[in-house]
Amino acid sequence: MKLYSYWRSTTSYRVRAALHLKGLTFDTVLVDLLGGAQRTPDYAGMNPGMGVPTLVLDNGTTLTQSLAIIDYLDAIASPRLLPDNPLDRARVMAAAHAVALDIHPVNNLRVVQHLQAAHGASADDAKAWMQHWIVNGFTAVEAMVSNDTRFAFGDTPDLADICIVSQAYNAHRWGLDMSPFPRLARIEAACLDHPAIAAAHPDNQPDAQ
Ligand SMILES: N[C@@H](CCC(=O)N[C@@H](CS)C(=O)NCC(=O)O)C(=O)O
Repeated sequence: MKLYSYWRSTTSYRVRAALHLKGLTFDTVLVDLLGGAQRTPDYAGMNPGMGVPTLVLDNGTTLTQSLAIIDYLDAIASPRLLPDNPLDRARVMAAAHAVALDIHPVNNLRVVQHLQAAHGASADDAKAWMQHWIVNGFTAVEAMVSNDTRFAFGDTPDLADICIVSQAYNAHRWGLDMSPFPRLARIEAACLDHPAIAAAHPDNQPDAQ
């Protein structure tokens, strides 16, 4: 398998974590987001959303959208990142979606670049925007996760955990104070203590700067 990835991308981080947790081997193809590599015709032909990650299977099949890729990986390899029990599954997905569908889209690189290019946002404005939406989303996620387990909902990592740890990395990048989110800080620490998730961390990628 080949994973098209960018070191700081939280969506790439999610899929890297899922691949490592499942012990699946893959080659990394670097996509330089700041250089606009995601918008080249070749890349856009593979991934019409013009974002990372893209996973190309050994038979050439191309998968896009991090949550869909993880859903596929969950169907083919253990350990499972989503519970079988329908109610437990809905809870894990709700926390994962609160990160992936509520926080990430409004804080994507293209959104900040548009705020700056079309609306004159300064670097300080961009930082305030990012922090605002992370705090908004994290306030919800903090109330959704368990207070008495190692990870978000149990003693092993699930989809919610890998969404939370990747968004927490992004929160640090934007200078966010995590003290109002003790559960999320606990989950992040537990994730970073897990060798498979640590291997997926941005700083451990070949394009890390
Ligand atoms: N919903 C997509 C989002 C993919 C995406 O946009 N990823 C970001 C990086 S975290 C990206 O490539 N952004 C490039 C841009 O905004 O130009 C997914 O979950 O895979």
